[in-house]
Amino acid sequence: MVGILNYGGIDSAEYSSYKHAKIAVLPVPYDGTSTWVKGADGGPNAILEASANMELYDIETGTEVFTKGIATLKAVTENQSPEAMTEAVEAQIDKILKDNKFPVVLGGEHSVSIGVFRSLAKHFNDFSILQLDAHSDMRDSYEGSANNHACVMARAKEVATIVQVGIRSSAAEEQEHIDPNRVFYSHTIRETPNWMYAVSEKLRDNVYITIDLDVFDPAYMPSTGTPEPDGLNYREVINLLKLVNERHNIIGLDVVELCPNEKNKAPDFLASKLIYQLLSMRFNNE
Ligand SMILES: [Mn+2]
Repeated sequence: MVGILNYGGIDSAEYSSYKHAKIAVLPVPYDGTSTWVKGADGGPNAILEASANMELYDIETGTEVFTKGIATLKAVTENQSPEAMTEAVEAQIDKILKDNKFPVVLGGEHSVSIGVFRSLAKHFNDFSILQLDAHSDMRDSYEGSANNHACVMARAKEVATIVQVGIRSSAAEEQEHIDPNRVFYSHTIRETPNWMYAVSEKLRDNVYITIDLDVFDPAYMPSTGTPEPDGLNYREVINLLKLVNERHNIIGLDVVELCPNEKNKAPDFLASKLIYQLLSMRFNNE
């Protein structure tokens, strides 16, 4: 492995220095509040490593988005508490947004998104948060912290309109917090023609995307801490993101909860390619 691992394995300063980059990748290898399988702290490095083995030409757009500049920042390693980690992430995203760059956060567990939401709320008057996830994550607090991974979307709802897609696991106590008009359950979407347009109809112009990799079916994405059956496939997720990108202004994204498995690198590759394909769409014609 080379010294500094840049997303995409880009080694030229022209395409990876922060100054010239349109895209800033922030690794946050935090795994402090996971409840079952630990290991999401290895997620960012696994994504970066896989990305270094990916073709940097995107077939669907016919582009090489790395030429827009993708800077990979030093990881946020604050892990004293969920609150301290959240503040550290918020400060980094503040800087990225102030510098007019597009943030891409690599988790770590899902609580890493909370600091991003807070920062976005200072920079955008009006935006939506689109969550792709198996879990509703709407508990108001969990295990003594409001910044637990189980509370991510409760925090999102405080600063933005939210839309939840792929949900298939939720607790009774969460139901009073869930707006059924803003949830696209995994068991209903395939029976709903044009469900992707219905998702888009609920979103504002500016959209932040938070992707918990357990939104995918475990057949494609076994490397997560809390896998759930009946998930989405890769093409469904890409097509949804494509439609959202066509109809909205995507303002950033995070990809969280990769819990890498040394013996199976395919899920790591899925995560790194997902990010690259989304960036290719987002920066096509820009
Ligand atoms: Mn989840």
